[in-house]
Amino acid sequence: VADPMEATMEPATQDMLRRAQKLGIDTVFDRAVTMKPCAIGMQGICCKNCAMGPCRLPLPKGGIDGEDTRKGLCGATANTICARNFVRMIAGGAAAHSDHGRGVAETFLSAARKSAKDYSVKDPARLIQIAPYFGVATTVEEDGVTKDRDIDEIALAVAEKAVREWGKPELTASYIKRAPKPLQEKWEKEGVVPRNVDREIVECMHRTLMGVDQDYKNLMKQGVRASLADGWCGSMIGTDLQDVMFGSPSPLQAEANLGVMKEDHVNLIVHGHEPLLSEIIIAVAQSQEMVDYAKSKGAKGIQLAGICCTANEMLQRHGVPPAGNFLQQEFAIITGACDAMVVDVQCIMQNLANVAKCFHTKLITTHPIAKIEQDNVIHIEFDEHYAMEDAKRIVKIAIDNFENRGADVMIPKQRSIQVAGFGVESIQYHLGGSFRGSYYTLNDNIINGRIRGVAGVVGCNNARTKHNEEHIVLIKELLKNDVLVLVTGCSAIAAGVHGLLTPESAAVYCGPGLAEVCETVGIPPVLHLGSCVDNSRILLAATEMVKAGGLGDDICDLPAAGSAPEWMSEKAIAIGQYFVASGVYTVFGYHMPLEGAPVFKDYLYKEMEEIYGGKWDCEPDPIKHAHKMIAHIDKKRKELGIDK
Ligand code: NFS
Repeated sequence: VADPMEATMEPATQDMLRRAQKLGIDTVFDRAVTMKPCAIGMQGICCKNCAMGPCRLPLPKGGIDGEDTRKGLCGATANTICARNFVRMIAGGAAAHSDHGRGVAETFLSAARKSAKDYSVKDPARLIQIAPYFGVATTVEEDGVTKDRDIDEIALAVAEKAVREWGKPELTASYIKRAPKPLQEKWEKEGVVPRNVDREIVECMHRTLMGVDQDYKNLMKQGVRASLADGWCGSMIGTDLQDVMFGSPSPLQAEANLGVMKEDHVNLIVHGHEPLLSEIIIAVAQSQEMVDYAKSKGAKGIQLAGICCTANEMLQRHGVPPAGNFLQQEFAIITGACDAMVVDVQCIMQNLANVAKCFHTKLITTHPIAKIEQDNVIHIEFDEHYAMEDAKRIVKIAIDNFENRGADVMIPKQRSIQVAGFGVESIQYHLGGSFRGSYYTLNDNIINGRIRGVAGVVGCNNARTKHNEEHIVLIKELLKNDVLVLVTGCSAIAAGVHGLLTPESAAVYCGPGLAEVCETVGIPPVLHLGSCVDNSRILLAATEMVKAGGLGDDICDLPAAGSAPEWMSEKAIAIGQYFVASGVYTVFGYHMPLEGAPVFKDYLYKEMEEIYGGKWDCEPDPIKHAHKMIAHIDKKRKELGIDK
């Protein structure tokens, strides 16, 4: 079994792992000890794209001396195989984010047509802001007078255009024009401007098939194109329409960690990704009817909490606390106090069903594309047209199950305070000042050197690394060196759990310049920007920095860098690639599946920078990882002539 002190740096998780081991329940941490990954797969050089294989092309011991003659049955080289695998990871990740975005767009269309009565436009200003990108007018001419167009009309027009973005025949994704002009020109020159999400993902699958594209550079063009379709289209439209329907986040205070669960409350954990489900669950669970019902069953109330990106969605708009990130999901049930866990799509471990069997917990799947085979799992299909009714059924199951709770309950006491809910506009407001209406003050503080640069730290946990440690050590090192940090996904949850998302943490962890800025404006030095689809907020924040002036003409000129220190999902590769192709130096932790194809690896780690201004890198040690990012930031400062 796993050593709790080695498995995670987080005390509540250590306690819960000890408890699981005492109860004889195996978790992801124990399985990481007993199951070793395949060495060839780790290096990215196993091709299983046809039935003549799998062809394995290990590097000869001592490396390649002279010409690399390794090939699969068809003759595919290590570069081709590694690039195919990498492009398929991008396709998988882009598909996940973008299918989420599609679901949001379809629900928004139903809402605009008034056939999904539980969804509406909560943020009309946001709708008006994005309408022009879809070519939708926001004003009308009447008798020579310009008037505001009816918001329902705008919603319908935007919704109809938005759903078409996934498969439209016109040849350019609409949102591409939101990127800085020089970047758009680079993409055009390279032939990687995405057409539409579905087409780019289909083409990835086609080109990586046996006997199609056999040139790693050409394969990566499609990888880049699909990743841009994700970041600048599928994910970005998803984030925008979620903001339109559920409200754009603004900073709020909340708690974090497994200790947010309450012994005397019904504990309902919502896990997965799509706020279409969680928004309605919140509305139902907070209704007087359900609170009274919970009281009638002997509970003091209903405690909602999130896991993974659903946690970030519920946190940023409602202050509902995250119970934990990816590697804590099993432990929410192992508390013995989880009356129901409801899941939708992505990052849901199948082992939840086995863990739930050891307790009274009801595990409920809700999405037609994500079921779990075990017979103790309940499936309640969530239909946007009957959202409230479906959510009521789910919340009632949790309440009715409260009385079945066993005596053996252990909720860790650890919970921390955090400020979350930042977005492109709130950064502008807090750091830019409303009268300027731009990112000028942020840029100014970068130019005068108080803030050295900006880092985006995002992504998952990985049971092959110490839970949360790479995130936290890395972020603290960046803060110490006056780098402002933007976080999303499970990294954001880690930052919240470890107390980095408070204004007070500026004085504790930051260098003098960054501390001064954060203390003056009263913000945390680590800004929570939401879920993984909300990485699109980071792209737009970077674009705003370019627009505000003084820091070059393109995203690649900014003193900025990206990181996913504990990545595990293919979604992280898609995100990494769209950051790289948008001009960001992006460092991943743990390892990258590229070691077996050194030429292809060099292409991603070096040559790509000449094309897009950004490149990949990998560094498992979090301190060295931070200093690679800082060195890049310093290089950009020098190029801008602001290094004094
Ligand atoms: Ni992102 Fe969110 Fe977490 Fe990784 Fe999974 S929850 S979409 S993939 S594990 S950060």
